Amino acid sequence: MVQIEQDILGKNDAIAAENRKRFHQANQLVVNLVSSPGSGKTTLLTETCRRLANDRVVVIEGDQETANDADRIRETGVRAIQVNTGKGCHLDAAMIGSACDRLDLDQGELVIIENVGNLVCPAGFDLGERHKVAILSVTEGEDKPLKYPDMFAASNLMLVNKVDLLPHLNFDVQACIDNARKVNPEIQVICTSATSGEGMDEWIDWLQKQR
Ligand SMILES: Nc1nc2c(ncn2[C@@H]2O[C@H](COP(=O)(O)OP(=O)(O)O)[C@@H](O)[C@H]2O)c(=O)[nH]1
Ligand SMILES: [Mg+2]
Repeated sequence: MVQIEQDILGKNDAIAAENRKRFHQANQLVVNLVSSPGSGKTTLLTETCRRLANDRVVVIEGDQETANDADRIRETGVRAIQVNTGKGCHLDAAMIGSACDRLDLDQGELVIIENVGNLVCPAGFDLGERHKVAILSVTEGEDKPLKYPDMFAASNLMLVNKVDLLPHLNFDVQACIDNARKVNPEIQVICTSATSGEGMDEWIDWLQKQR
């Protein structure tokens, strides 16, 4: 088991390194959104695309089945490609390499990847991205960074999402941030709501600064 896991991750890491080199040479910023299903990744992304539509943004959508999310992104006018993983629980570096070939990228694009909704497997797979961004919605409970530490340890930024719902919940934002910093003292945090617009400017600023 250990040998097989090492072989799979070793092969993935080699392809991820090729992707990273290629993104660096083409001056592309690649961001990998990771979260559980339903935390609001696609909604946040459609709002992000509306704000950055004319700014060389492309999206790679990962789901086990359906092209629904890529269709939602395309409605904003942004180019998107859907990768279906079938039985797979995460995107891997080879899938991202071939999605980028199909997108026929040029130079300087912001490539946003929406990974398969899952707080476990995507943490272990480097895609060649610059940053993983973990999205945790306030309906999921503030203990999730402690229960799924690998995901928060691997991420540079946590978006605490759906904050418009806070008045209806017993979610302690500060406790959630403290939990995330227990597993990753360096993690940055932005509170967002794609529906009310709260925190969206800060999120867009963060993206632009990384570029
Ligand atoms: N109240 C609220 N609901 C949201 C927000 N973002 C997404 N949703 C809802 O959460 C559900 C899942 O959203 P979706 O973007 O598909 O999540 P994904 O599975 O992470 O891509 C949908 O019903 C959205 O309308 C938000 O900021 N606030
Ligand atoms: Mg989605």
